Amino acid sequence: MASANTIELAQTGKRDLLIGLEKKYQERWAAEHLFETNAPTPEETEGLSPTEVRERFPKWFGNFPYPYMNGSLHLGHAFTISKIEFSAGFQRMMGKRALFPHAFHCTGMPIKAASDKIEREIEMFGPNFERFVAEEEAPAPVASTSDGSAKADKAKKGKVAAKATGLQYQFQIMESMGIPREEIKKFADPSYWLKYYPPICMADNNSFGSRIDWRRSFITTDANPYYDSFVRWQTRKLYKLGKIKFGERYTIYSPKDGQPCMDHDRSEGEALGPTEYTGIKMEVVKWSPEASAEIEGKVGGRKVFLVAATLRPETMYGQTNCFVGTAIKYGVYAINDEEAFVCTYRSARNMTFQGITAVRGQVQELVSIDGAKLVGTKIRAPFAINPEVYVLPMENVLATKGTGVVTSVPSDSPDDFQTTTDLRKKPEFYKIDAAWVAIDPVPVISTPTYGEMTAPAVVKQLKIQSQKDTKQLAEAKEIAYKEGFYNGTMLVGEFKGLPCKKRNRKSAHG
Ligand code: A2H
Repeated sequence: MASANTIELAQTGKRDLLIGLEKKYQERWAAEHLFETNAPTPEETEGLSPTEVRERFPKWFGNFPYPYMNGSLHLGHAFTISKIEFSAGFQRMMGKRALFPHAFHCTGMPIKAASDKIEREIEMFGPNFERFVAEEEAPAPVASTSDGSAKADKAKKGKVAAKATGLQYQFQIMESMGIPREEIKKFADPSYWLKYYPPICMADNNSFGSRIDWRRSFITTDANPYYDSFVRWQTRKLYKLGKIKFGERYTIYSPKDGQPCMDHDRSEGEALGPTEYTGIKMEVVKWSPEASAEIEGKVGGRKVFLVAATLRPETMYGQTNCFVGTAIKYGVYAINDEEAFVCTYRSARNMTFQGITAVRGQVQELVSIDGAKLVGTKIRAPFAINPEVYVLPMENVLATKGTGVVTSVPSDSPDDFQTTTDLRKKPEFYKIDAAWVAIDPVPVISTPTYGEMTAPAVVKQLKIQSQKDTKQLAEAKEIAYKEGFYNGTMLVGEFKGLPCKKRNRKSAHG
């Protein structure tokens, strides 16, 4: 690969001589088909038992899982190939028929994802990207993932840091690999990658000196009908043997491509997995006046629920209210003819792929509404000891996590405790009625270190003053979560007296 940073070397005579020798003999190997390894002929083996054939014609076979053809081979490939390559050479010298085949992997999403990007960039900048204007300070690559959870952010940072090329667009990445600008448009067709990279892979391997029998190479995908038939045969066979079952499970899914998108199939967001939340359906008892004006009469007689996402369903006895972000856009989404959910669009869309809605993948928005207008709505919190609670504002609600609706359990969640404390102190400032935040924290779990009010105790210990102390709150959340989850005992409800751990295990598939 040409690079602007290549150092100009002087006095390379010795090196050039060695390379010259290397190339001379590599050419001779190719001309003599030295690494094309055949089975012994019927004449050679006539009258011999299989054991005698193996003794007289000893063999050796080494294989390298076919590399993916979305680029040239890199040093990691060379490292792995070297092991087979050195063994193949050694075994040849031992007089064995050493076979080293090598194929090309093209199945899966990375090629498709990259060619889709080229297609989009051609739409944006023209067939030769001529409308692209390089900015002096190239903006940092923005990674958007379908899952904006905290885990997503962490994974994103790691990957961006590791792969920081400073190049924002796929066409720039292709250009950095030495592909001329005017050639790049061809890569908008995924099948072009299948033609482009295998010869480069072969040339690099030959120049590396790999003793490969290229007659045995092939390409995956249905571009190769033989390989395709083999995979079909294999899959049918396994299916008949009962080794493959059809069913559904939670996975990262691409609605655009209509299929699951595994780690290595992603152009970004590797290392992300699904997070399983429990959705808490909180039925609307009485809308706030603002929400009533926008929503009433538009839901087709459906029961409407605010749906909160929680990781701690065992704490639901202690719900005292529910939170929304005042700057977040929510919608009322029809789930079926009887029910509608209030949540963010992205969570509604997500749920349509989870078998909850009438039509898979179809979002039916009845009304869209600002979070601020939901504040003051009276709802019914399931399992809560005080079931009639109000919707209140919280500053730290993320639009990209869960459903954007958070049920509040101030006894066990430091965020919830601190936010209700702030609201109680300054109801006018938050434009709420003090009566909406009147329910005191309810003891639901006892922990050995903090007693029956884990969250308030941790908040006090860390001297947290307001919901703006986000760093300390994150630490408090961690402490309270671990303490409650691993050492807590249920004080109320069906699981009274049991450790929370046990209760969680039971609910894991519930
Ligand atoms: B948990 P993770 Cl008692 N924005 O539920 C901010 N926070 C959100 C959210 C959003 N859009 N959606 C959900 N959450 C909260 C109960 C609870 C929770 C208790 C104790 C700890 C706790 C009652 N609130 O979470 O980032 C919800 O609050 C501590 C981990 O996906 C949800 O569970 O790991 C939790 O954050 C999800 O956090």
